[in-house]
Amino acid sequence: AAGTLVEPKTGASFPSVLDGTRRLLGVGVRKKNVFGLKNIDVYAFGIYADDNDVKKLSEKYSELKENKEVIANILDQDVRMTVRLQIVYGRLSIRSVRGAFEESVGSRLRKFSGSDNKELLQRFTSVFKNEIKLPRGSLIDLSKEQGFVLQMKIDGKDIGTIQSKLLCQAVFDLYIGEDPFDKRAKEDFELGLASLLNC
Ligand code: DAO
Ligand code: DAO
Ligand code: DAO
Repeated sequence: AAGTLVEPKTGASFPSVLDGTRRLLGVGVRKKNVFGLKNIDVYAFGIYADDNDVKKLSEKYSELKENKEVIANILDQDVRMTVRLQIVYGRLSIRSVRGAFEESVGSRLRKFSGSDNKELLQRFTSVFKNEIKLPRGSLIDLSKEQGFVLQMKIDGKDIGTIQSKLLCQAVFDLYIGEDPFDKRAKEDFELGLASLLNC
């Protein structure tokens, strides 16, 4: 349909624009290897960045820096972004979500701060109540709002917010950092960002 983009491997579709000004720049798949046996597609995701914030960024840096440098440091910038996750694997337990989260986000918290941040991480996973169900098709929005406020919604419902630049960097690094879940998604994101910076 017009105004959506389909992630080809999973068939998950993503609106091209979220919240009026957030533009879809890349889509990809988060896989997980189970017991060293097989890879399962856990969720498809779409990465969005706010048009206006990116344009402001290009004005701020136009004389000083190359686009390349701005893109390389995008995780440091106060640019509103969203990663939308669309669950593909129909049998996710909250236990495995907590475990995967502590592993993936935990490794990035170490990377950016040099410490375990156990307390921050546990405060965070404590929001993942056992009652939460994530059937196939569930939508999780992880949004970085102005001032490095991370907000999480499940199927449009607010689950919690937390103000932490470190946590914002850790979460978005999974998708657009050095060792992303899906390289192609990161490349598309960077290409999209470059074209927004140029216009
Ligand atoms: O439940 O048997 C299992 C294996 C599932 C692996 C789960 C990986 C979870 C990835 C994080 C999902 C975040 C929404
Ligand atoms: O894929 O390893 C990963 C990290 C996913 C980060 C998002 C986690 C949000 C989990 C919400 C669970 C609610 C019970
Ligand atoms: O600051 O003490 C506090 C409240 C902690 C609540 C944590 C909520 C975290 C939910 C945001 C998830 C974004 C991925």
